[in-house]
Amino acid sequence: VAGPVRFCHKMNAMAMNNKPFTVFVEGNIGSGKTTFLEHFRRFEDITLLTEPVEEWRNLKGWNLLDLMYKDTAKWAMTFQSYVSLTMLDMHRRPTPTPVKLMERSLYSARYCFVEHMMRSGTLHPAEFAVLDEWFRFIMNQIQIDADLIVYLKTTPAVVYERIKKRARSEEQCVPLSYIEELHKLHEDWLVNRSHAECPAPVLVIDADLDLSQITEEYKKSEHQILRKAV
Ligand code: DGT
Repeated sequence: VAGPVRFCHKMNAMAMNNKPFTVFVEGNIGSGKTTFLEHFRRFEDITLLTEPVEEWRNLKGWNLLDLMYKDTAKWAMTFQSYVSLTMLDMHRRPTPTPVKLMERSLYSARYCFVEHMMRSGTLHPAEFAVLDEWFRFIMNQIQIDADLIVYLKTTPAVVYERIKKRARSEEQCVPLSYIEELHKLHEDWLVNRSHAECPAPVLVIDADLDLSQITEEYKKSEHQILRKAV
């Protein structure tokens, strides 16, 4: 339960180690990451960092997300490079609260999206090598804190329908096969643990449920996210 007493305890915890309890919210496109973050807006002592999609849609007037979907081979490198920058900015942003909830992370950019582009040949091996070197450099040289990963697990066909319904203009031509491949990559990273780096324990949430039922599912994660910071 949120309240002044718990908040006070948390502030003490913060004062002691000076780092917020940091949670990454991960899951396929359309899995409800933004909705999950919004659920936690009711708690005053949490910083919510939603994904910078709007920045990707407007960098000095350029819609990088659109360019990437329209001509992936040409724009993948540019897009991923900007995604990394905006993600790093989120990881490093000073947080005045004891809990920080972030939508996605540098890890999912690397292990899901860049991995997919490399395997499908969209990225030239040389381009992949540069992105991978950047990723390794950042991981070795810059402190990226992670205490918990919330994995919104979905069925590809379910999120595919959601994506079609929400009709974000850039995503109109996204095929089901892409969503299926991204699903496998999330599972490999967060469930099968096939990469060395899974930076925190993973809490799996059934995110196939529709909006009317999902709140109950989200509530199950509240104590893990709120209590651990005390
Ligand atoms: P939500 O709230 O779960 O529905 O989340 P979305 O679907 O708004 O957010 P997300 O991150 O799954 O995807 C936003 C769009 O940006 C989507 O078209 C996929 C794309 N995207 C996100 N991160 C990356 C990335 O690192 N590389 C590529 N190629 N696309 C990305």
